[in-house]
Amino acid sequence: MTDPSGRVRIRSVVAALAVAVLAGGGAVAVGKVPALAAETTLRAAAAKAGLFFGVAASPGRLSSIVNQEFGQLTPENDMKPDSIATSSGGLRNTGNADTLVNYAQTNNMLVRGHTLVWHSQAGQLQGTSQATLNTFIGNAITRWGSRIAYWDVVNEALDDNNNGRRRTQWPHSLSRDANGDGDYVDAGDTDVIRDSFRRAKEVVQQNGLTTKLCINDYDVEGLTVSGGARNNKAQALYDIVRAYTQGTERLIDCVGFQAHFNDNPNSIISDDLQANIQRFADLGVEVHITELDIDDDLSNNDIGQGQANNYRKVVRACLNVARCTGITVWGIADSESWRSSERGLLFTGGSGNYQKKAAYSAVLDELNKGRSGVNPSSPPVSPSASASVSPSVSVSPSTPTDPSGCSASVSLNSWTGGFVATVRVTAGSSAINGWRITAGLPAGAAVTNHWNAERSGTSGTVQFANVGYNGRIAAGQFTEFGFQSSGAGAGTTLTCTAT
Ligand code: 9MR
Repeated sequence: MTDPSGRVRIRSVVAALAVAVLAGGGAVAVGKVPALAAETTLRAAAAKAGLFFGVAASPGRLSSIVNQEFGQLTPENDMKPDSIATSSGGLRNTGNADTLVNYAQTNNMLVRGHTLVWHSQAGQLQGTSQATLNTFIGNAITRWGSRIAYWDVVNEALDDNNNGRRRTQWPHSLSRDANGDGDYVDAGDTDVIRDSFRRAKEVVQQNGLTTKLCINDYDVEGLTVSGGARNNKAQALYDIVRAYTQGTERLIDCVGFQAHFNDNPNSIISDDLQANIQRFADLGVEVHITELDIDDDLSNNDIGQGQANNYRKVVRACLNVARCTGITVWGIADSESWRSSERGLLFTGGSGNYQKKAAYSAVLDELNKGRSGVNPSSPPVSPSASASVSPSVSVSPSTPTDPSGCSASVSLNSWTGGFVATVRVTAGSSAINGWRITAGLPAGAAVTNHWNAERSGTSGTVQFANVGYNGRIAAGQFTEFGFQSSGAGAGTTLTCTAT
């Protein structure tokens, strides 16, 4: 079909992707930048890379290392409901929390409030109503206002053992699935997560605060768990965040992956950590690693290089996703950790006298490399100093935009044996109400996971179609979906059809 100007009009575009691998310094994405001197503290190196590096602490642990090495502070226990809530949702005993917030302010550190709604350490709030929870939420948020950059509004809402369900005990017993369809988002349903975030958002807006509202959980870090099975807990968290960010209400601003990595099969550091961070980031939320510690057993009882490499991997996964904006370790030294026997932190020693471990040096080195591997489709970040890219990131050349239908392009985050593809679907000169992507995968590639799309097929020709909330795209605008695959992604072809 030819339009009046003589151009060929097609409803679909085949993008044969001559994928250009970004070599060395990532010059294609950010331009060549001169080498910069390495920073000597975690705080400074992270700041230069455009994220915070923080620590959990209590007033007794505020030695000089805290403001030297860390740019963010999470009260390890002093803002939990059992410390500060009264049974009617008021505040009590806020002295320790105040000390921590004041210290952070004096030292120009961000604060993460931890935590408002939690089944554990609920103290006098245990068993209370949503109304009382809402009162507490209002009181806690307004007490410290914008001095708290991020609040963990809801903590650990999901059940253990990779069953993909919510917890059933209070406060989750306040939720109702009226039609029994397994979710809490229908008319007639009530959801303690939604209702707590609604209240928190209302308080933030009414008071003109800059505080961002987060949901935080553990064992949600990878797309898969040990052995390669799907991480159902991560999927459940993703479904919640999607429901409360993509609809008419944008209730959730940030997601915390606690990242207490250990030898529990659901708590491992998987190769798809970055891909999981990326899919949450693609929902428009910030992602944080909030309570990082890495059990030395994960590296054969090696508190040296094995643990250091694991730390490096986690830090790199965050750096490679532009919206991964912070990493917090759950304490300073092994001896002062909640899991001291597992020696999971960055320092030995204690009581203000600390020695750096190999893991410390690895984290500092990785932070100093900056965000060199960041996905070019993500928001811009400051260019980094280093040339090291791992895993590699590649991007398709821009594809022609079909004037009437849609077009597609893909960026690939690749590692040995796998990749994550972020596919951008762009409407042509008219709005579209739905789309279908036919992907031709190279031999050896097989899809293991996908998000923001329906899928049929696994290898060879794989079809993706819009889901309910992302079918409509205004003229010239785009939406993105993603998939993870084994094998290599270079040579993938895409056909976009408006439906
Ligand atoms: O590190 C905290 C420890 O001192 C407390 O005794 C414990 C009580 O539950 O909570 C620890 O912190 C937890 C955090 O609040 C939520 N995620 C898991 C953390 C480690 O248990």
